[in-house]
Order: sequence, then structure tokens, then C-alpha cells
Amino acid sequence: MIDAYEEDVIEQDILEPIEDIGKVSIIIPYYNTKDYIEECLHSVLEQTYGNLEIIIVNDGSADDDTVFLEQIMPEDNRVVYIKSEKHRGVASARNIGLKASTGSFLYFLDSDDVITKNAIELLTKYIKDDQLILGTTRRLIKPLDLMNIPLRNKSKVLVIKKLFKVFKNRSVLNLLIRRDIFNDIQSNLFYEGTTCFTDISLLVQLITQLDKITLVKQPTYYKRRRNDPITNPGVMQLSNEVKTNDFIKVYEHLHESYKANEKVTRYLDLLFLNFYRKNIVLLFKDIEKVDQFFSDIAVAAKRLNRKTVANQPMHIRVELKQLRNGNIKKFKKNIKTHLEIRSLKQGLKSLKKFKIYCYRKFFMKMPLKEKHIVFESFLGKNYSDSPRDVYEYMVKNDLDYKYVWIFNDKNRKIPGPAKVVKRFSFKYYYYLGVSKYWVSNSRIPMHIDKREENVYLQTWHGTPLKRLVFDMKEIYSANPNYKKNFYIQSRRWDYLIAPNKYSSNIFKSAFLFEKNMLETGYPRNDILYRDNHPKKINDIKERIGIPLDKKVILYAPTWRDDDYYAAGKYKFNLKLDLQKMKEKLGDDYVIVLRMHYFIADEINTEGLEDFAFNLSKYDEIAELYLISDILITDYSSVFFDYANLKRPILFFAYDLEKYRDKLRGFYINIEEDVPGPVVKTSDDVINKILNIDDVKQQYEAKYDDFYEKFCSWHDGNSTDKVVKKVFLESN
Ligand code: C2G
Repeated sequence: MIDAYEEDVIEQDILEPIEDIGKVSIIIPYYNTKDYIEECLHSVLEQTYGNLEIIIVNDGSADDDTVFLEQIMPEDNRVVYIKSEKHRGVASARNIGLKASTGSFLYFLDSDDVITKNAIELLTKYIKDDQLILGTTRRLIKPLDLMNIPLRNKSKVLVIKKLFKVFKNRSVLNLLIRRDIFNDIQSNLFYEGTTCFTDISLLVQLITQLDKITLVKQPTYYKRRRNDPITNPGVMQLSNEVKTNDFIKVYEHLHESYKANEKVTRYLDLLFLNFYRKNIVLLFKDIEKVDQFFSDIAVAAKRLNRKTVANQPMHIRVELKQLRNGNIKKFKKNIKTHLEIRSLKQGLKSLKKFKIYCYRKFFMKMPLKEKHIVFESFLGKNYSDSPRDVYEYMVKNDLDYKYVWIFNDKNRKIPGPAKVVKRFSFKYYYYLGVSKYWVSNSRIPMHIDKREENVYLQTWHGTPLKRLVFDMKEIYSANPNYKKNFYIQSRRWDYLIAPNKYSSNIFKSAFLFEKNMLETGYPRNDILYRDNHPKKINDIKERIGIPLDKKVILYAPTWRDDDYYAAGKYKFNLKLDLQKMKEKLGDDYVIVLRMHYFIADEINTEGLEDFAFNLSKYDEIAELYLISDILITDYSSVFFDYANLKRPILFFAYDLEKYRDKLRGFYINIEEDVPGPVVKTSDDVINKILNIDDVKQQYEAKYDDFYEKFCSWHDGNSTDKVVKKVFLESN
């Protein structure tokens, strides 16, 4: 990625019309990227610069991906399709593309990326007599970004003399290169001996012939940030170990080949030093890795030019010296200190970072408290859900444990002996660090590493309708690292509760979960069997202030991935016409509004105080299920739980197409399989409520099937089963 440059700025105007300076061969290697290739090809075919040769090299992709590619192959005589039977890596695919190319200019594009409509036009216009020109590259984080790509036909250009700055990213992407620069295009310009860093061999050829490079400042290339580094990583998302092996191999190979060329060896040395500080030092966080890698890195370090090394900080110079001298013992000692200082420096950057530092450095290493259990529900927002049931069961049965509950509000009062701890306080880190057990219904943050002896019960919070994590294709939510983070966080779970067989299967694929699945049903649903009596229901109604003579409609929708202020803070636009509902239904009903815990917007109920009750902050939604006669939801998992009560459910899915077809996708066919009508307007909702007896009758059979499939593990004893498995039987 290119950032600030100090050199002179020259402004130029675009000359119209587009001048044809010769054929440009765009080389696109394709390997298992069927989710992205259409966008990529579309962006190429739409180019305003028409004299193109588009070479797609299928690098031995899986059968499915190959069939897909061949089906969507554009009928355009500029397209050349080459298929390799065997997967041989991106370098080989690009070499094949180069050898087949006939254009006077070359341009490399990856099959998961896109270029702006005028990318080639801009580059050809500003290249003048230069050998090559560079465009500006930006990150493509979410699919929606595609629509917002700015298109300006005018650009500033910069002339950059420090070539290392340009080629520091070790990438050939977004360079328009004059073919003549290469002596022999038939030789393998890309090094095929490794998976990563294969571009460097071509870059050094360029470096030998350049003393400056022009950069077009207008963004021309959008590099996708791949959302699934776990099951489908991009090359640079491979592990640090693979990258280190490859880097050293490439460095050695090129250093040897170009040992007489000082310009190239200096470039390689700078890359080495950069890689050492950014990757190798981190690799050695696991000190055993030093034994594995020391000798290879030492051989490479011997090649470094002393003058280049002289600019490095003292501690790096010392480490490199120890590498060169083969002194592994001293090197290990130094690298440990280096990493210690580094994490302390990080820790001193802010109070939050200091707490994390203390957590890792001290709390996690203190003696384990065998009987301590830390509970959290919905990220510290509520005293609710399965963690609450587990806690209350343990207290009621007088089990010999000490309890800690995490809340955002440090003054939170809850029943029983639990100690209340504020989320992200020192005490929070302390108790997470020393307690043997964690019980949570959502994810505990990434930075909270888990100690080996810790037992983590993940209760989760719903039967999935909408697709989850690794079953999702694109990520539209506020956090683009969702899949990677989820993977790391869920590796820490020791037990996961499944509410039904259907969920148990999905959790395995969506979370890649392979540890202990507790097929017990949800503790949180025990209350629906235990307290489903008029007296209990009236008690809750009275406590909340709901009139006893009115029936209750509960509206509990979910959140929308693409509609947010920030991560965890989502918008909600109420589409129910509350005023009209009050007019038509107010004699018999009141409505309870219950927003998802991610929703930051406040629902306005002004003037409707006797009809609409906003209970979004109420702790336990199961109590709201108990007091309600009808549930209105959309794609929230609430209906799977509510169905335990066998009461009517309406699906107010005003944005069904977008939610299902674009944002998430569903595991079941909502129009066919759910136990109630799917309606699109507020008027339809009112109509269904006015005719609720018909709805019940109409859906009776479907409801029975639904109950059998999703609710039948529940009988009021799930908590008992979970506690026995996790706390009693395993000890
Ligand atoms: N919830 C709630 N109020 C709402 C919506 C949800 O209290 N208006 C609670 C319910 O306990 C529900 C849980 O939050 O079961 C999860 O809510 P979902 O709407 O299903 O959404 P999400 O948090 O994305 O959970 O596998 C679980 C879900 O598919 C994902």
C-alpha cells in the first residue's frame, strides 16, 4: 500500500479523447476464487481503454471452481483462457500468462481484486516515455465498497526517486510495465520455488533498470481484504512460518543471482530487515521456533551488507550479529528481552493496553482458582440467558463454587452470592486470568487469551436461521475480521450447548467446532416449562407494569448487518405503525417492544405510553415470552425458543429479499418451514392479529412439526444436564 511521498508533485490534465498507445495484456491468475472472479472480470471488461488482451490462467482450480469459471467466461475476443491441469502456484500461472502475452504493455491483476473503470486509461495516459508507471492501490474491505469507487479522469502524479519505498510492498500489482523492459519474457520471470514473495524476482529486474518511478495518485486498483483467512486464505494470509521459510528462500536465491549488483542486493537487504522486524521477531514469541529457524536465518543474515545494517537500532544490530556468529543461546536471551520490551511498550500506550499487559504477564500466570466461575451474558449488558440459569441452578443447589458476574454497570445488583465486576476493569482481567471456569453466551474478546487449565462453557444464544460465520460468504457487518476473530475466539471454547440436532450440525460447520457439544437443549428455556402458569405470568406482568386485563404482543426483531454506527452499535428503523396498531388493537392488546442488544437507536413511544412498552433493556427476554400471547419477529432466533410455548408467531419480514439473498442467507426456507405467516406490511400484521385464531388453526400441523424438530430436547431440565456434564462429571 502506498502512503506519503515527499517528492515533487506535478499536475497534469487528461487529454481527450483516449489515446491508444498499444495493446495492454492483463494477466489474471485464477485459483479457487469463484466468489470474486465475476467482479474482477467485470471490472476489466468495462475498461474505458479498449486495446486489451485479457489472459486468464486457471492454475489447476478445483473442479467446481473450474466449471464455474468456464461457464462465466466472457464471450469477448480479447479474452484468452489458459488452463493448467495441476495447481502450481501464482508464480507459475503468471509465467504462463507472460509467455502467452502479445501486448506491448503488461499489467497484473489478481482474480479476487478489481480495478476502476478508467484504471488502464489513466496509466496509459501518464506513462509517457517511461518504462513503467504505478497506480494507487486501495483496500476493498466490504463488497458494498465496490459501488463507492470514485471515478475521476484526472490525476495528480508523483515522481518517486526512492524506489525502495515503492517496492517495499513486494508486489507487482497495479504496475503498467512496458514489455521491452524485459530481456527475455520467455524465461520464468516469477520465481516458482515458493508460494509467497514470488513477485520479488520480477521486481529486481525492474529495479536494475529504473532510477525513478511515476505514481498516478488517483486510485486505480482495489485489493480485496479476504474475509476468510482460515478456510480460504489469500497467499499473504498464510502462516508466519510459511512466510518466513519462503522469504528466506527467495532472499537467498536472489541475493546469490544478483550478488554483483549493489542496487539489487541493497533492496533485498532492506526487505530482509523489514521482514525480520515485522515477522521474524513475532514468530519468535514462541521461543521454540528459534531452534527450528535459527540456522536458515543465520545463513541469510550473513549476506547482509554491514553498511545497511548500520542504520538499524542497537538491539537489532546485536541480534543480527548473534545470528551471524551462530550464537543461538545469546540470541534467544536477547530476543526474549526484545519481545518483553516490545510488549511493555505496547502496554504503556494506554490504560486499556496496560490492563491487557497485566492480564498476560501476571494474572494468567497466578495460581489457578479451581472453584471460581466467571459469568457473562450478552457482552455484560444483561443478567440473563443460559449463563443466568446455570448460575442460579448452582446457587440453589448449594454447589461449592465462587461466582463472579461481569457487567458494564459496576453497580449492577443481582441475586445470590456473586461478586459483580465491571467489564474491562482491572478486576475483570484479574478474575478472567485466575478463574478456572468461564461461562458466556457470546464471544469473550479476542485479546483475552485463555490459559491452558481454563474450562470455557460457551452457551451460545440461539438456534440459527441466518447463516453464521463460516457458512457466510461475504461479511457486511462492521467488523471485516469477523471470520478470523471468530475462529480464534471459538478455539477457546471447551463446551458448546446445542438446543437441537439441527443446531448441533450447523455449529460444527459454521464454527468449525470439534470439541464437546452438549446436546442438552438450552438452559435458558427451562423457565418456559417451569414458570408457564397464570400466577407466575401475572407476577411478571405486575412487576413490569403491564395491565393484567390486556393481552400482550411481543415485537422482537433482530439487527441488520449493513446498518450500523460502529461495531456493536447498530441502527434500527421501526416499520410497525404503532399509532395504527393502537387504534385497531388497543382495546384488547398492548405491545412490548424488544430490540436486539446490538441496537443503539432508541424507539420513540411518545404518546403511546399506555399501549407500547419499550423493554429493550429488560434483562430476561424469556420472561417477556412468558407474558406475551403473540410474538412478532423477523429473522431473529427468538422464535425457536418462543415455539416452546406453542403460541402464535408472525414473521414481519419487510426486507426479506435483501436480508436473505444478500446480507446473510438462511439455513431453512422461511416461507415454507416457519410455524407462522410471513408478512410484509404493518397493515398485514394488524390483520393477522385481528384473525389470530385462524392463523393458529392454519399453522397447527406445521407448528407440531416445527416443535418436534427444534424444541423437543427441552423439558425444563437442560440446566441440570449442563451443570452435571461441565462441573460435576468432569471433576
Ligand atoms: N434477543 C433479544 N431481543 C431481540 C432479539 C434477540 O433479547 N430483539 C436475544 C435472544 O435471546 C436471541 C438472541 O438475543 O435468541 C440472539 O438474537 P438473534 O436475533 O438471533 O441474533 P444474533 O445475536 O445475531 O444471534 O445462532 C444465534 C443467532 O443466529 C445469532
